[in-house]
Amino acid sequence: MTAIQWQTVQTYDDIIFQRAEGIARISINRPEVHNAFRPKTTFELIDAFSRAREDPEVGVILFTGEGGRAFCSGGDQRVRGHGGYVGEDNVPRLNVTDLHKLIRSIPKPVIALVAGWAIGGGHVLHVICDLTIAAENARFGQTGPKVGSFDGGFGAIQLARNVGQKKAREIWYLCRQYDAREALEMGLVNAVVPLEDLEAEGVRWAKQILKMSPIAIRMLKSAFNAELDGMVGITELAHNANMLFYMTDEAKEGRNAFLEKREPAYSDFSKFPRRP
Ligand code: S0N
Repeated sequence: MTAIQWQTVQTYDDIIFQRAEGIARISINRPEVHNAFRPKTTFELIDAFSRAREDPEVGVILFTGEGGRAFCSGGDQRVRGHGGYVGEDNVPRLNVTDLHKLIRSIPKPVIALVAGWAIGGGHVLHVICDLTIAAENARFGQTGPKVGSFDGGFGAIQLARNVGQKKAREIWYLCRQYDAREALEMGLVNAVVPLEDLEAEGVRWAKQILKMSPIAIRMLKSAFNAELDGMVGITELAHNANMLFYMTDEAKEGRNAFLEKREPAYSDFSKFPRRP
């Protein structure tokens, strides 16, 4: 298999955003701090994920970190201020919440490729992704209670869905670190591969997904989320049903009747069956 030829889509300071063969590759590029994120990193990630979402050529997104020693080490503790992480505008914020929601709802599978550390808020990022492939050098864990932080959102709730309540509580309460083999055993990751094979394996999984029906994959992601995401999850599933309904002649009859200013009762739905 020839190596994939990534093309840069957009240039950023803290991340790399590339695309090739229907796959987007978004990578945190701050290896000097194990790919910790500052507000700027998160804003750039939100921008890249949004572009990948809107790009009809992209069917799968690979999310990774540069350097081979870390996926992400969470929030950059050097800029943690009073009430959030402080950016160039001097405002403390937790804009990572918006990134979580975006990865969660983007109607395309997001695969985390984890080499080295996935820790703290960096661990949460891989938990939110649809799938995780780990390199043999990967190490996983939460640090919140050690460093005065916690994530009671997806970082706790989705984690418990992935590995079970007891294990999730252990991960958070004890702040231990787990190697790739332990992560696989507890269902925290989908596969473990040698470091040098990580990206190729991610591309292989992505290409397999790309052969599938995009709408089937979209509906499945939305259904997996809906069970957990309450009204927001049901709304996404319902709006996906809208998308499908808009593709029918029945829905188009309603639009046509309005545009044609038909009177007196606009639409004629009589020819459409009332299915059992
Ligand atoms: C990852 C660790 C264990 C690696 O240890 P190792 O291999 O000994 O390397 P170090 O020498 O420690 O690290 C190399 C250089 O990288 C710097 N660095 C590492 N992590 C960070 C970081 N998070 N912030 C800033 N710098 C970092 C080191 O300082 C070192 O630099 P130099 O060489 O200059 O000294 C180890 O590094 C470690 O434990 N790191 C910290 C992990 C951590 O506690 N992360 C923060 C946890 N909290 C969050 O992420 C909160 C996130 C958040 O914003 C949030 C808030 C509310 C709700 C949700 C979230 C969410 O994101 O989920």
